[in-house]
Amino acid sequence: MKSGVKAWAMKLGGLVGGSAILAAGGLASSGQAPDQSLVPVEAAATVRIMPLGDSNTAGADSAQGGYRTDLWQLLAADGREVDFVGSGSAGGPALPDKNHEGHGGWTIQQIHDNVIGWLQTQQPQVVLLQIGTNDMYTDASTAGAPARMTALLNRITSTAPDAEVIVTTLPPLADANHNRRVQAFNQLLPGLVGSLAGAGRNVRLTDTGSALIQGDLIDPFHPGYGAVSRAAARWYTALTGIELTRYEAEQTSNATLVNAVRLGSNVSSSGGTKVGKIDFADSSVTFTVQAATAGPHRIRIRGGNGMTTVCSHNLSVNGGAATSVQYQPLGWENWTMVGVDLTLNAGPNTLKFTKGACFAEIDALYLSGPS
Ligand SMILES: [Ca+2]
Ligand SMILES: [Ca+2]
Repeated sequence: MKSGVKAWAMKLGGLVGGSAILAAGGLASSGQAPDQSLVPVEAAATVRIMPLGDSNTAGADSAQGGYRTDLWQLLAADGREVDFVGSGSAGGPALPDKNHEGHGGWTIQQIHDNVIGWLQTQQPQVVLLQIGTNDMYTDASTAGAPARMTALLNRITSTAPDAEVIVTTLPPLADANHNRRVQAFNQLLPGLVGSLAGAGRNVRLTDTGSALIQGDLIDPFHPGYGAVSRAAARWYTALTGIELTRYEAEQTSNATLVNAVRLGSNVSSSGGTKVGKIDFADSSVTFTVQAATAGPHRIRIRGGNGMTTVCSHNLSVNGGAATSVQYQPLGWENWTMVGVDLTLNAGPNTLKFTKGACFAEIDALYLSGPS
């Protein structure tokens, strides 16, 4: 890590486990005071993050914004302030900051040939790089992809030596030959990135690609909005150092439903579907989550609200007094992420959601902690 990066990371006060680079502010929901023990809370400093790449960065799924949407939501649920930067703007109602540097159809070489100007203009402190998918369509174009990737990373880190560059593995492609090349490329990335880091380049690798499967693709090339929410969780961990465990609401191994409905196939949902019709006094969704040790934890609920005002669920932990979980009205199929701090016992814990004000759906729940 370059000394300049250390300086601003320390300024932000967000170092967790030696790798996190974002500070957290207060809790963004439920009107609760921030839990000082959960995250290193300091005055939030806005971090400039450039999402850089191809259509999977721009957002292929109905202009939802790709992984950027849920990444923004996860960071916001912690009270972390970020400024996505780039010359493009795209995204749906759940992505307030739509700036990005994703260029549909572009190859590693095309990004290489244009990146200096973008970096000089946008001055990112963090670069999230997902590129190479469009190099995987022929053996000839794939053959030179690692060398082009090295050249691109050298160019980025030379142009912006104080920026932290996080590179990801690639998601699958539908065609068998395309996907074979993706897998081979992904297997080369740890060595490629590790070599550059060993040479002092401010770059590291994260693996969002393995969060996705071919069944997530909505066309031969792109995973959908719900699927990339799982990739977004990997990006979040890369930025914060916080590991997340995902519990899909619709999976019977995770949650018990009473007078609520596991809805049908749904591209906006993580895991392919969601739970709705939590509409009645006796409706409930009761998750059972596992905590390795007792103490403070945080959950983030991926919730949907298609009404015109804030709606809520009441949340009871292990049968205790209920607190209100409030969801912004973004429209159905536009998912918010609501953060709630809670204290768990070691072992299994029940998180019971019941109907609150108006109507809301639950897609999934992410658990972290203790810290
Ligand atoms: Ca912005
Ligand atoms: Ca789900």
